[in-house]
Amino acid sequence: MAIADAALRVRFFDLLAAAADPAVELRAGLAAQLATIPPKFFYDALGARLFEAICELPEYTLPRDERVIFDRYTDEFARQIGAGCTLIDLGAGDCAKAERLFEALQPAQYVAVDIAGGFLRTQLASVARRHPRLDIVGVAADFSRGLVLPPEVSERRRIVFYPGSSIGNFSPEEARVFLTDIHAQCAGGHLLLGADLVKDPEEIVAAYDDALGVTAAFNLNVLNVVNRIAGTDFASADWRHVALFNAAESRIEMHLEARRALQVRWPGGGRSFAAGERIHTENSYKTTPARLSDLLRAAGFADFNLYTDPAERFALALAQ
Ligand code: AVJ
Repeated sequence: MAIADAALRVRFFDLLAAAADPAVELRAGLAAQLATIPPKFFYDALGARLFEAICELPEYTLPRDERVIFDRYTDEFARQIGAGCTLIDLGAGDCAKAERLFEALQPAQYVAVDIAGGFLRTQLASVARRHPRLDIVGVAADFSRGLVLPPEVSERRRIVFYPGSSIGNFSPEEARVFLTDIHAQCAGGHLLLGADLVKDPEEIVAAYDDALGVTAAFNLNVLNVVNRIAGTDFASADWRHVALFNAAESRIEMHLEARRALQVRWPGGGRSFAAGERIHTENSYKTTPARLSDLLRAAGFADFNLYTDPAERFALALAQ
């Protein structure tokens, strides 16, 4: 459904209503022997703001590590990409990272895609005020099972912009499938991808279990989201935030652990949790330049360069 935001000329499409029923998806994940909640459910209005707060934490260095690379190479990216592209921002959030590219990139169209539709609409209203001549398209969508774009998105010289290392929420095989589809959708264009690199496990764990407890709040908030969407009766006080580094899989895992034996009910079902039993809420894979190169090649990107910060903490790939 297109909602004309005439005053600001932002064309906004809500593709979430047409998607699979999230209540069914959530209840199935909770009923599984190893209970799961997919990480896309973190991002309600509060979750989106808690994630912004995470990005300010001293322990969560990803945004600053990535920023060092953008500061150094944005002009180089712009030279390779050229002016007048269709900039497709996956998981746009507050749109700040894309906006910082506008001056160098001079895109013809900016397409912001995010699962947090209400938050995105608000952010795009301010983007439109700051960039009155830019063609802006907003898309509220869950692209975790593939990206679908409305026909209003130009097919001309697409740049798929996927920064921040959200690619790490996919398993390596899921990432290959996802990027293969992205490669097809930006034929002749580019992918600009961010990926966090593996480093000292203690440092990684601290980034996902900060001293202020902001990440714990972000993780626990998902229970409130699930209560609203799936009609469950979780009490966040009964759960504890757990972050652990799984070295064999090269990923940080976030879980919620039951503080005591308890029951969770939802319309038509429910389950019990033993004390100490966990719900797996997120994987964030940490990669290496070699594995990232393999992934890009496997997805069909024959031509790419990797850019890292001097300490090799984070990598950006510009791929064709
Ligand atoms: C938004 C997926 C990149 O995995 O680092 C931050 C989300 N989770 N702290 C990440 C997150 C806990 C973040 N991504």
